[in-house]
Amino acid sequence: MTHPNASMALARALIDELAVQGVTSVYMSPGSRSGALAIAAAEHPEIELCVVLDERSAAFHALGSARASEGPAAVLCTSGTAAANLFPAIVEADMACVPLVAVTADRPAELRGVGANQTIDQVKLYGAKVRAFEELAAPEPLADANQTWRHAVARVMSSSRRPRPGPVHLNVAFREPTVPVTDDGRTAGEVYPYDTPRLVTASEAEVATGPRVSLETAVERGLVIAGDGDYDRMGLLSVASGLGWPVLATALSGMRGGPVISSYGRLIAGGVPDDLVPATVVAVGAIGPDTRLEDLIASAGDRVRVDRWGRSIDPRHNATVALTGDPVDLLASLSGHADPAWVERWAEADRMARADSDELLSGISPMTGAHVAAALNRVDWGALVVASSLPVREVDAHLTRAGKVFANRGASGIDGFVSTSFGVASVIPRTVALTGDLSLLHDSNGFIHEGAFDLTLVVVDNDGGGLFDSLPQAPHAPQFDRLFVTPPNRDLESLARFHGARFGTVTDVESLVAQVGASLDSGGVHLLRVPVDRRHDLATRRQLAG
Ligand SMILES: Cc1ncc(C[n+]2csc(CCOP(=O)(O)OP(=O)(O)O)c2C)c(N)n1
Repeated sequence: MTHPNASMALARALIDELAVQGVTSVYMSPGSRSGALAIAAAEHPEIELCVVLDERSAAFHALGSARASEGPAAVLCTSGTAAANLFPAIVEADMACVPLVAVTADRPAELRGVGANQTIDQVKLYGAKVRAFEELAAPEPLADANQTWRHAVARVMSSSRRPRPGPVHLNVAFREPTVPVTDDGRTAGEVYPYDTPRLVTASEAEVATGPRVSLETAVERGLVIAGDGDYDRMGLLSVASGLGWPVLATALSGMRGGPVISSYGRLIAGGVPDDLVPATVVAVGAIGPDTRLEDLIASAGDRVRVDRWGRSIDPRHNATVALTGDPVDLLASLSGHADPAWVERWAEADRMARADSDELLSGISPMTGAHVAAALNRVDWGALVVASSLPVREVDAHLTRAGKVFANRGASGIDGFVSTSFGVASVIPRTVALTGDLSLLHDSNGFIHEGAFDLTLVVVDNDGGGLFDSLPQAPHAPQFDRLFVTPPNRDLESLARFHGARFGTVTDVESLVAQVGASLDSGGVHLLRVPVDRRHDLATRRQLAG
């Protein structure tokens, strides 16, 4: 099989090699230079292509999809500022170890640096934020380059998997024509006379495994903090239970429910109670957002940090040991001296703190962000996507059921939230997204994409960034509302209508549980607004914090 021109040959080989390397979802934004890539992706039988208007949103869609599918996802775009717009999602993918594949179309060498339209220097555009960069030169019509192209794609894809998963960048130059004809009316090209078959050795069947780690000590009064990271949840619970160590599970670990401790925020608000001070803490992955967990770690004699991918997570610089490897292996290498009283003390303290918190919450009205997070315990969601700012904190404080919980907390941006949620929803049925009003509005372009994904967005509408009220400097900042809170003063119903989403305003917990459940049952895109008073919300947070 030949190809109508060299651009299509390169694009088809590249997209097919992405499929060989495990990419099944490709997100793209419209552009001329990327035309061959778009066409190749659209015609590929193993690729699901989704068109998203805004490149920044497209990259976050891909990020959400990659997170939810636990595999790579690609985003492709045209040259110029389009490519620059992928950067926020790449930053997040870097810090959260997500295999996001950025494919940017570029001008050929002769059009670079000479003032050609929509041309910027895209070589290593994302710097050290990507695990690997490959440049593919504009193809020559009479050179058989299939193997070269496929090897370049295979190399970057390999770097997206190990030694540490993360984003990669393919910058690909095209000469016109970039559509499947030899003459597109603007430029004439030559037929590309070669086939672009798959290479026999291209696929790497690899299982990602971290290095084995061990401490080889015997520890009483040990404790595990399960954070966001790559490890076997059930394995962790079972090894910790064998050691006689309690597991404190952050909401983002997805391990809430069952025997885990979740009310740690309230429990250690006034300092770690004497009878709960651990000898050793093993903190697994990223343990935010509750900084009181850092107080708990600081109270221990041995402070171990372990992350499968070697992320350095030690904000107070107090780790006594920092390890790269499988957390379950690490715990399995320890020999504990199970003291049932130790686990029971933690469990009892947790039960009491949770009961206190629930009782307080039930007596508080009108509704706050805390009520919203707690209400989600009663909804049968398949995935919960949580925005940075207060939602991730409220969910950490009040979520008591297990399930897949996603948040872009690698870099904690409020950008790309709507898009990330749609990306997750494209993979996992019954996805609920919990957000503040600013995070929603920041990414309202994320609604503009193809595909009918079901998503229920619950918006805690406190008219601005309520998180800033919690900052110690809040009372001292001049023009606080204008410069920090930035009330958007926008009608979210109009936004929902504009994007064809169904809309509802909810002011009590029972209605919220019913409406979120009903929206998931009916499918489609729903935006449920929960109006919340900022000052009342702040007072409630303070009260519940203990
Ligand atoms: C891209 C980006 N810009 C700015 C910030 C700083 N920031 C952190 S929280 C926040 C306010 C978020 O408001 P909202 O989404 O309404 O949530 P709330 O604070 O009310 O929970 C801002 C602007 C950020 N984290 N990311």
